[in-house]
Amino acid sequence: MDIFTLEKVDSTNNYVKNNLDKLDDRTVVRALRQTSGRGRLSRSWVDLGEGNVFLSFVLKPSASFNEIYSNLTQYLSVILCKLLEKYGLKPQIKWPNDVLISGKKIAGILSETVVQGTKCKGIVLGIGINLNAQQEDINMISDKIATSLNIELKSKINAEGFINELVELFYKDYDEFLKKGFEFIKSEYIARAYFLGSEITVKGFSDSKSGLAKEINSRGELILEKDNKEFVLTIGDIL
Ligand code: BT5
Repeated sequence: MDIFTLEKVDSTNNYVKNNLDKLDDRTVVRALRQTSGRGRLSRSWVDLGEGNVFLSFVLKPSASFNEIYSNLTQYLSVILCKLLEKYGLKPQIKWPNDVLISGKKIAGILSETVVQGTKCKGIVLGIGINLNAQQEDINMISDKIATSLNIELKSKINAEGFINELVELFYKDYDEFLKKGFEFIKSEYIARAYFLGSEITVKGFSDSKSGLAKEINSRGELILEKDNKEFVLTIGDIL
């Protein structure tokens, strides 16, 4: 298991993208501090201090694209849930890949694909997890209710031990996932997808759609039902 630790970096995803040629497939790059962590759609990921997780998996599965690469974020969300369950918690997944505890966000995942011409040079799968944070710092995240593992468990968390277990669990089934795709994790994903069966609103790039969250299909997409019509959503944020 190759985990490469940086003291401080702007973003582990940026670092991996800038050094992709030098990094082997399945390397993990971790930073102790991250000054400009990125979320999706130009949003940011806040560094809540030492002892939290900022890391990126370097993945080079093949030079040709496979639609299941877009499900890697969902695969990682399931892996993280399984690890948090070992701590006696009941994590939930908010489509597509946020991990929540009691409705509060504890982790975020950002996947980026590096292309060269028509080739897939690699996938940078980044994850931020709050393991050791102070409530007053969390309160500075004004647009989301967030939490941290130490707050949920009322004890300090060993970040190295947590990261080692996460990486080990991730690679244990990774090859199987690459062969089978979302179907391989579908039931485990659905078991934690708290929003299914509820009326929800999903914000897309330009508009929002409300309806019944009916199911997650075999490609990991969200099926929303409204006025007896079904809408297949591939991207968005559940509000
Ligand atoms: C994400 O984006 O949740 C993906 C975050 C990925 C961060 C990792 S850290 C390692 C790697 N390197 C990077 O540069 N990024 C990755 P999104 O779904 O767009 O959510 C972003 C939103 O989450 C923000 O707008 C805030 O509302 C909220 N947020 C920011 N920091 C947070 C934190 N520490 N804990 C909980 N919520 C946070």
